[in-house]
Amino acid sequence: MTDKNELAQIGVVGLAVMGSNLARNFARNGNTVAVYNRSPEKTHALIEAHGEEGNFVPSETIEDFVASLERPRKAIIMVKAGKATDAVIDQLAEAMDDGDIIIDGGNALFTDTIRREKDVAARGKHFVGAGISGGEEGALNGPAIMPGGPKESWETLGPILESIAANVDGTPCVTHIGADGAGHFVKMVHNGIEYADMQVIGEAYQLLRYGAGMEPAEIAEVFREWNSGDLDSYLIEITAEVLAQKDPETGAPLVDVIVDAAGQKGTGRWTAINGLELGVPITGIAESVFARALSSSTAQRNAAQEGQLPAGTIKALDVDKAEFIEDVRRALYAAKLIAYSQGFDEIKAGSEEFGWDVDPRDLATIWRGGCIIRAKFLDRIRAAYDNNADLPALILDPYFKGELEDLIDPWRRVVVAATQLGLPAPVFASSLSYYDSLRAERLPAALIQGQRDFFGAHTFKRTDKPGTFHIEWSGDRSLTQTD
Ligand code: NBP
Repeated sequence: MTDKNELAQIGVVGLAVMGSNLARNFARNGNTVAVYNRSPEKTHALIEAHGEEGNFVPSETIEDFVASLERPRKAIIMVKAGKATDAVIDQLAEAMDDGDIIIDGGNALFTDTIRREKDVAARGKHFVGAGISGGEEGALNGPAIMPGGPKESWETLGPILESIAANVDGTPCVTHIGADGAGHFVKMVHNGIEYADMQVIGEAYQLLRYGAGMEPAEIAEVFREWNSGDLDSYLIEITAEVLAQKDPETGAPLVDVIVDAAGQKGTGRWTAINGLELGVPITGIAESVFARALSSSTAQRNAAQEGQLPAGTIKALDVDKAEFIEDVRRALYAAKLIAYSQGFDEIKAGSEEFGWDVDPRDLATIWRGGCIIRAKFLDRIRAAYDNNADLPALILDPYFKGELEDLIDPWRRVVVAATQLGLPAPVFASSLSYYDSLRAERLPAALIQGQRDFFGAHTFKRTDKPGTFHIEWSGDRSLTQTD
């Protein structure tokens, strides 16, 4: 139904797949929604196909769109992230009044959101950068929403966002995350965790397929079974679906027909870059971004496959298949746990750096539904932070420590098996190194400090007394205290 004279509670600018689904979600949940797209064809198409789903107020100019909103006006931008977002913010800020709220629901880089919030605030309006997860399906049926921006905007926006968000056990998967860029920051890390989660699932598949010699349909059944235990999650569920799918044209397993070069749109890369900038070892996330890049390095891979690189001695699996499958399940669980632990570390570091006061329990709560990384074990993560809000690392929570007791040996066996089979398992292996690094009493960092002092007089600290020291490497090798 459309009514030009009715004022809308919320507006959506940008009616490609995400924007139109979000607008439909608002309308289906009883909100009157103003809709506008730069090219009017998309607006017409939405109204034509779905106008009966609720109350839509379509406009063909941004001025009409703004005029169709009740005050304080609330408009969500769902356009291509980057310059398009800046252009639309400018148009909205021009047409809106003081106190109106501009929401960017795209995948913006959080530093852009911080900048935009300042600019928009200087023009008297509110700006909310909101991470929205769940893809097309989530936008339509209930996404997880991570809004940042001023707390007072949340007071106005909260109820309307709660009306469209996913809902788990009566709790909507949306809450105010923190000031300015906090929402887009946590959405970025969410996507980084998603990259790692997908990669560890991929590594498990690779080992079962080319290590244990199983067919995709058989592996699909394994994933289906895993989905009823600790690994119960959306990504495991869809993995079983993808592996069971046959190519409609050839009848071959679809996974064998798909080119093995993984794409990316940038949020995983941003998470890795930010981890490097903050000095947080998000090794699982970074390795999964590199793994996608490597998969797309076609020329190098082709050259290497043509026999230019020696494989060394490849040792076939010498364990029982059922035992190996269970070991792989446990290795997958362990590596996934590390990825989440590292992601929460990055959020903690970002929150401290930018003064956001992000509560990790909120994230464990709202990520339980709607979003791509929704998983049963988020309840455990929530419980871990409920027990101790200042956990030094998620894996140090007593429950997860207990789980790791059961996971560590299978995890080691799987990394050894992958090495002997000559199969890549970058996140399984690097996560294990990360884990062993955390546990190690002494790290080779002492040697590195010695090297740095040798070539650059970078000095070092001693284990036995305070102060900063240097060895006269090119002289008599005496010790001097520099402060
Ligand atoms: P796209 O990212 O494909 O963007 C297309 C939309 O941007 C169209 O409405 C287009 O209008 C509009 N647009 C462009 Br391009 N330049 C514009 C400009 N200068 N002024 C005004 N409008 C402009 O759409 P999407 O896939 O629906 O994603 C929307 C946002 O949601 C993105 O930021 C995306 O990263 C994010 N997101 C997407 C997903 C997903 O699963 N796809 C998931 C989560 C978040 P036109 O019709 O006139 O060209």
